[in-house]
Amino acid sequence: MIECVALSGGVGGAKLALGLSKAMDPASLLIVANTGDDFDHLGLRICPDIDTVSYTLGDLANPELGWGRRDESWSFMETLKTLGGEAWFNLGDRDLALHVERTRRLQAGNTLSVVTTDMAARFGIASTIVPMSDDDVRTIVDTPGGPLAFQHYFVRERCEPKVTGFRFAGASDARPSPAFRGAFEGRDPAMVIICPSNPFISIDPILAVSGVRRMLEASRAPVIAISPIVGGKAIKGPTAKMMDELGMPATALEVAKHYTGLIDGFVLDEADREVAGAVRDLGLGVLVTNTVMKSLDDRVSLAREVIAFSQQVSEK
Ligand code: FO1
Repeated sequence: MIECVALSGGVGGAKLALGLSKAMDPASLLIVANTGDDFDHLGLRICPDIDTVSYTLGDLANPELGWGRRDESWSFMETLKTLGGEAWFNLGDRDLALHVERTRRLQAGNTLSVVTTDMAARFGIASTIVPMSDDDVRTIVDTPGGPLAFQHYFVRERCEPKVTGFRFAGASDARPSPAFRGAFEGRDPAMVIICPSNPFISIDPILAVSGVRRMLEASRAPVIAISPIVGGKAIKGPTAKMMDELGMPATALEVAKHYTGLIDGFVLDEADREVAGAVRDLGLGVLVTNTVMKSLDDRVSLAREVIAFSQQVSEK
């Protein structure tokens, strides 16, 4: 029975998802990963956020890079470069095996949900990890130079172009994945957690999938978001840069405003304590705590606090 549905992008989301899996019965946790970043490259289906979450919960993640596997070797990429191949997107040798096998299974007619849950089981993960949808949704980044496919913006162009907006191609025709829908059918989960991921490129694609907002709004489960912005900076990645370019102040308060209408509670860092009142004025429950997750203990203790906070919010 699913008690907690966690919406997650890559690194920051995966850290809290790991904490949640250790702070509750892991079998009652459903992690819904963004697939707007997915793309086909060198004939392979690459699903960066699913893989970051799976490697993190499977204790296989590369802590230095924030993506891919630890104890990685790079013979494939080195050889590809000598052959004049496309080398802007790095696929480690061990990581490559996952993309090859996933692509084979998708081509054999399996859904991305089936492939993802089977891989997670093989990594020894007791929680369920699923894509937001089994249908293709692709994030497109609008820039003054024209639209860019997400990984072209993020990796090839190193997030350098100014962003003017985002689109999620296919989202309005996509259905939430069966396990995502199933978590809200019959009985509601006890809580929905929006992990401290980039709101624009990690969480908004999930919310854009047809029916997802309605499903969350209709649910009695409290929806709690954790700010990815701490003291005006993103812990990792381009969230603050994007907010700046979109003409928003890069603050935790602005993230809370972005989610207004959807969330019931907001978690912000001690460093942003001064905006707690303004967040409360938006009609939201507020938890101020340490949200910077450096160690495993930090992840578990933040997860415990978020769970307790969601119970408080739901009792109101
Ligand atoms: N990010 C990079 O900055 N450079 C890379 O070469 C790169 C390769 C890569 C390979 C597999 C994978 O699952 C993720 C990879 N990422 C890489 C990360 C990824 O593209 C982004 O961090 C996410 O899409 C943003 O959440």
